[in-house]
Amino acid sequence: MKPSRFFAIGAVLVQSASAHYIFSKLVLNGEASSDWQYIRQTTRSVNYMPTKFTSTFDNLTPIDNDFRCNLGSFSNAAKTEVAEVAAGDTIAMKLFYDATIAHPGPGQVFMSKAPSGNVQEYEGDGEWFKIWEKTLCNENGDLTKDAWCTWGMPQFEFQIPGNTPAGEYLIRAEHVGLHGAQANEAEFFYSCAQVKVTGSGNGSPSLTYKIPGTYNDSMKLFNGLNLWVDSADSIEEDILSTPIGDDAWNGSK
Ligand SMILES: *[C@@H]1O[C@H](CO)[C@@H](O)[C@H](O)[C@H]1NC(C)=O
Ligand SMILES: [Cu+2]
Repeated sequence: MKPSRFFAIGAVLVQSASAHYIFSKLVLNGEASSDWQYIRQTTRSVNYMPTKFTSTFDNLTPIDNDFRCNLGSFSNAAKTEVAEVAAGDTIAMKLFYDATIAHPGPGQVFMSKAPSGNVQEYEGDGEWFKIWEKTLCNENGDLTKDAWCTWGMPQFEFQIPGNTPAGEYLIRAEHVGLHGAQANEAEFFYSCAQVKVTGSGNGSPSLTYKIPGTYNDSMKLFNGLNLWVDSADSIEEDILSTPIGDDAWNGSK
C-alpha cells in the first residue's frame, strides 16, 4: 500500500462532506488512466473546489484566464501526456476519487485545437467548440437533483466527432452546479485533457467560443435562477439564454 493512500482516504471523507469534484482521469477503450496522466493538474490548494463568481476559492472566477483549464494547470502542461484518439472514438473524462456528480446542473465538453500543433504548449486562448451538452433530461424529476441528465454520473462519456480534423487539442469537461445560483454562487467544475486526434476529418465547427468570455454573471442561469422555486420551463429559458443552450457540434460543417 502506497503512503499516498492515507491522504486519499482523508480526501474522500472531506470530499463527500462538501460534495465537490474534479475531472482527473481520461477513459480510453473503457480503461481509466491514472489521475493527471492526460489531464492537466491544477495547482489549487484543494483541487476539487469549485470556481465561482462570488465567495471564491483561491480568488479564481469564470472571467479569469485560468477558467480555461483550472488554476495553474498550464504550468503542468509539459509533464502531462498526450493521448492518441481517432476521430469518431468514444472516450470519457472521469472524476477524481470515484466521485459522482452530486450537484444539479448542466454538463458540457469543449475542444480547442492547438494552433502550433503542440498541445503541451497551448494555453487555450484560441477558439473553442462544443461537442457534448447535457441539460434537463427528466422535467418531471426533482429540479434540485435528478431532473438533470448528469446527476449521479461518475464520468462524462462523449464521442470525438468523426469529422474532427487531425491535430492536437485540449478537451475541456465542465459541470455547473446551480444550487447556489439564487445567490450568484453557481459552482463550476472543469479541467482539460491533452489529446492528439487522428483521422482524415475535415469538418469546421461554425459556432466557437473564447474562454473566458463565454459566461458572465449577468446571465440568470448563473445568477438569479432558483432551483427550489422556478419551473422547468423557466429554467429551460435561462439555459437557452446562455451558450449552454447552443447545440453541440456533431461533425457536420
Ligand atoms: C454577458 O453576456 C451576454 C451574452 O453574451 C452579453 O450580452 C452581456 O453584455 C454580458 N454582460 C457582461 C456584464 O459582460
Ligand atoms: Cu459544491
